Amino acid sequence: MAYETLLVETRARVGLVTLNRPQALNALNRQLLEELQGVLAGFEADAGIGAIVITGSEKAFAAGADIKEMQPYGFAEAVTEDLAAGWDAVAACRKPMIAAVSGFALGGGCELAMMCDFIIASETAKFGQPEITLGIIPGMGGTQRLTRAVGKAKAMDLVLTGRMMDAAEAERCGLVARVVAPERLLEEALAAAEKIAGFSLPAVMMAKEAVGRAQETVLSEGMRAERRLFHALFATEDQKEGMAAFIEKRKPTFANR
Ligand code: CO8
Repeated sequence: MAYETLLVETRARVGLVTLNRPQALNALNRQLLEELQGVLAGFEADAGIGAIVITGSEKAFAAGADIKEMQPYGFAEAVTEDLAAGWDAVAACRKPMIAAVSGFALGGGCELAMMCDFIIASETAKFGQPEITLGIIPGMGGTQRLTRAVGKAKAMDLVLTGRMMDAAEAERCGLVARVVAPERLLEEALAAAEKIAGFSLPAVMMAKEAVGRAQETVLSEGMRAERRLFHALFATEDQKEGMAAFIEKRKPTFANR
């Protein structure tokens, strides 16, 4: 299928999505959201895909939601259309998603990166929530996910001043999992995704779900959820195979990959 705002390919068991609106630094418009929702739904339904990488260009992962599209909106349309809510479907993807970020990840671009399970950044990456400079605030999770990722002080600094932070600062404060040289960005993200996609898919999906719970709930509830998921995995043949392979000193062959 051909998309106008995305480049989509599969590499072995990895789905790779490249945001592709170079004329607007990959600004996230309605069409891009609809196309991304469709691609992710397809990857979710495809048993041949075990992990997803979302990336942009060298200059911009995404410079935010499309300001030209949003500018005419009034309060009534924002409420009735539930502006920004469509992105919840992207965040709800159950397969692991890695954001490979080079250049600007601003506003909705930073928020899209944070919807992914972790971020691998190029040394050139710049993160920020500059919405305040436009007379608005983040609307795709920036005040919530950023605060959980980096804590109140740094989140307040970024959201209230609108300043950008570089990759080193983003890694220091826990927003980014790894920082790599620009030319190694995609290679590193694809290698991580391939590694994940080689494991038992039910275990991977439950690991994602369990870590996700830590963002949403209190410790005792999170522990209970983890325990149930942990127990459930003993019902899978992949648990038998994974442990047998360790004992027999060989590589496991997971059935549910
Ligand atoms: N929306 C629309 N177009 C954009 C955007 C954007 N967010 N960012 C860049 N562009 C366009 C520019 O208008 C320009 O187009 P043109 O050539 O037609 O004028 C082209 O991309 C290149 O941009 P610049 O010339 O500005 O490039 P520079 O290298 O000089 O600057 C910057 C790069 C610093 C990234 C600059 O483009 C910039 O500040 N962009 C806007 C960043 C921003 O404020 N982002 C937040 C947007 S609001 C948001 O994300 C809210 C999310 C929640 C709501 C979701 C609802 C759907």
